[in-house]
Amino acid sequence: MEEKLKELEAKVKIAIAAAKTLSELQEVHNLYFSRKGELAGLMNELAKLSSAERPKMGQAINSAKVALLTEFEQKQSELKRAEMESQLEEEWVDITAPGVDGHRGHIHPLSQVQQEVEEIFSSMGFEIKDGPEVESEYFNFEGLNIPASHPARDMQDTFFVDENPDKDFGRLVLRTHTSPVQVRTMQAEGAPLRIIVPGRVFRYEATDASHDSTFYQVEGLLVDEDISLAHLKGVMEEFLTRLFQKEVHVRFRPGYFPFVEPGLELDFGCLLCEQKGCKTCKFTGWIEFMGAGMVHPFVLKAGGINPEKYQGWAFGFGLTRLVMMRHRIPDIRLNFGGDVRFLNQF
Ligand code: FA5
Repeated sequence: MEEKLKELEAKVKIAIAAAKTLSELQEVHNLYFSRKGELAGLMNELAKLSSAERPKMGQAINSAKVALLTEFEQKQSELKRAEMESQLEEEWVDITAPGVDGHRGHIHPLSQVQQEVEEIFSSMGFEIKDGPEVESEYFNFEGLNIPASHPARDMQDTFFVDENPDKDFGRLVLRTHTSPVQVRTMQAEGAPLRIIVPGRVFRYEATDASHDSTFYQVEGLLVDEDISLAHLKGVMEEFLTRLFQKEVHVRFRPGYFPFVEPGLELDFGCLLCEQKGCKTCKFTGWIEFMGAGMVHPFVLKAGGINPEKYQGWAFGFGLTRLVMMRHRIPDIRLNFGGDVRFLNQF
């Protein structure tokens, strides 16, 4: 039996040394150390021995088992450490390595300019207003003194949303300009008023490099006592000078819009050639910028304001065209074409 124990000891030692993984080592445990394992089997054989030999042999088996278990445990902790190390190696992340450059979006060039426009007018005491893009014929046309016979009411210019006219407000249209917010704000707030209205407008027209069917305008409206066009000139010169960070001059030309009287077109001095004349200003020294004029008494009345007491002026310029001027964008359709290669330039 002693012989058998020695053989078993040698076998277990070899098996422990040969185990390469924790699960292989577990098999060694099952085979030799478990209740049905070979060491337990040898213990069972003690019964065959005489009572004089039994305790000696029992002790020998026990101490062999203790020594083997120590070896087993040593091997077990070695394998555990090795497995943990290889797992760590697999999961290792170099936190000092440069990161992968995630793509960050940025504000659209139109919104950038809109924010600047809002900041400048806010600092001059103007409030920023908003209005619905789906508008009634009344606010888009009638309230602004644009009669049904006016060419702007033509199907050629306007997207009509439905054909069932409301008896007071007419049909629904996609607003063709930001001017309807004039009457809406007058009705809601009365005089005095100092507002700008940046917003999206829609026209049923064939597009080309300078005309889109969806574009942005900024409306301006100032109503108070003793207001004249001199105030408009001062405000616009200040606004454009701050926007372009260069001294800008403006001039008025007569213009016609049914909702202003007198009506005018405002040009500003070409900044590229310092008014000497170049291709951009068509050799005139002036850039056409916006429509404006003194608010028509009819419009003040539609807004519930007494034209005997209050006057005001209004203007409307193309924000999309302003962005094109600022960045020298040659075609208006690039702005909302959704091409990120174009947008990433700004
Ligand atoms: C108007 O829309 C008037 N409501 C402006 C106004 C307001 C006049 C208050 C008087 C008092 P107009 O149709 O000219 O006016 O358009 C104003 C600006 O919008 C133009 O100067 C131009 O810059 C821009 N614009 C007009 N049509 C287009 C278009 N299809 N695409 C891009 N911009 C356009």
